[in-house]
Amino acid sequence: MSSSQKPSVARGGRQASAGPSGAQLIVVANRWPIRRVERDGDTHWDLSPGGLVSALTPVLRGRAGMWFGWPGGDHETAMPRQHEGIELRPVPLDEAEYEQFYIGFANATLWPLYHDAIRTATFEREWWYAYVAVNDRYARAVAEAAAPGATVWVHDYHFQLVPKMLRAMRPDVRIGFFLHIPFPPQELFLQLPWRRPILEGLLGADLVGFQVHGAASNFSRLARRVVGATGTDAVMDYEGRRVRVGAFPISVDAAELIKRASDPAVQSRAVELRAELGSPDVVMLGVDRLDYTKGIDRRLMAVGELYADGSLSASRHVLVQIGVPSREEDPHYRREREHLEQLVGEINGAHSSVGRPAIHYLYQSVTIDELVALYLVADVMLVTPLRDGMNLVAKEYVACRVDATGALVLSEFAGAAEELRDAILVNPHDLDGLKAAIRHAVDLDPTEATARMRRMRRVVRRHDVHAWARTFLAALHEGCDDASPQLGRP
Ligand code: GDG
Repeated sequence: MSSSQKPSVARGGRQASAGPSGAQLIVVANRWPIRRVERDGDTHWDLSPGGLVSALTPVLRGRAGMWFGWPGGDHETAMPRQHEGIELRPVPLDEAEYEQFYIGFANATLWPLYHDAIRTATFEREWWYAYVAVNDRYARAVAEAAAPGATVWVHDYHFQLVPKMLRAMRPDVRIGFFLHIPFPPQELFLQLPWRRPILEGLLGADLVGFQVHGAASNFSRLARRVVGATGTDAVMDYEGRRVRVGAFPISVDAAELIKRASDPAVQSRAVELRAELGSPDVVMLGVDRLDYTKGIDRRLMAVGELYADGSLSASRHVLVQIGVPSREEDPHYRREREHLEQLVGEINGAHSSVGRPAIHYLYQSVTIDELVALYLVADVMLVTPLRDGMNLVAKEYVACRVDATGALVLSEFAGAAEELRDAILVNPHDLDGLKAAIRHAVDLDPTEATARMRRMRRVVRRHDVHAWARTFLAALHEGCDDASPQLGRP
């Protein structure tokens, strides 16, 4: 969309409300809770992966809940209008918006900048105009559908302008915003040519939530410095309104994962997988969206050097690395994939023997049951992002280790490191430190491993994704007269 085009509520954004008086609880997220999958020549709608959907489904169900997002692909084809009692509302993107709003501003401007500028962020005015237009479309669609005094929960970096836009249209609604990725320190954020409207956009919310305290205080400091908000890091005053700011670390659906990990079919799949891998002494596992922030190359380099110096041997050890295809249209991601595949090739070429590769690399996604079976078979889990808002894979691994065995190597730069203090914590930029951490995990004394895993399991079980949603929504309604949403467990 060009800058001169006036944003409007697009085709397909039918604003039928959940009832005569509209929806009481609305979620705005880039994706829908279900996703289109082509299988056996037919179109199916499967549950989107990740804990967000399972956390929010019980909250939205039965409360005239509505979910606004982009269903992906061509919006002319028939789409479901409901999922488990939740009204689904498609917000379409045309091809230019997909390029400029999604691939461009969201993923080539904000994503690298917010992740410590691991890659150089690109600042393009056309992309910004598309970002404004798409945020405006979402705000209008929500404004038309929300019941009087409704609660609106806006998710992630794609929609930082929605809180302010929506408040201008519907001052009666309660607005929460949660950022799933890191919020950068001042030196980086200040590079953003649109720093002011983004901070103002976020300050339109009643509650702005982050994964960790560091991100929350980065935001509050910037809000004071750039737009003149006043108050503490936790409670700010801006334009005569009170805005709460805080850390709400997201988690996983621990009970659901434990159920899957205890399923005899999944457990026997884990046994089968170990046999298929040649029954090695130690299975190491990495599971990541194939993203340059996830530190996969450093991990492979460390493992390669350990094979080279004889600390690991393909006859006894193996690494399984799943790289889930992601943002393949972006040249950064294509280059990252080529780089990783070259590294895997070099390491396997030098250190495998026939039938015993040093690394099994899969550029594909696997089913949830296969993923849980992989977590069960992994003696050592390697989670080494250079920067990560939280990292759910680390928490999923811990939840699935029902027998309290296994070792987790975890980057200090993942939000999860603040809670999983019993992981083997590592600076992924330090190759020798990474090698030492992997060796430590491989050789960890089983009694110590179990003590560490038990403590981590307590953290993940107690603070699951349902507790996260409950805590956020309770904080959003703190100090206001209306009742907070009923947050029953599923
Ligand atoms: C963003 C932030 C934050 C992965 N491979 C498969 C599969 N997955 C699932 C995992 C996990 C999810 O995808 C990945 O979540 P992460 O947290 O690791 O990473 P991001 O995608 O970068 O998510 C992150 C998160 O938002 C939530 O706030 O933690 O920091 O970057 O749930 O299990 N699922 C299936 N097959 C796969 O092959 N079924």
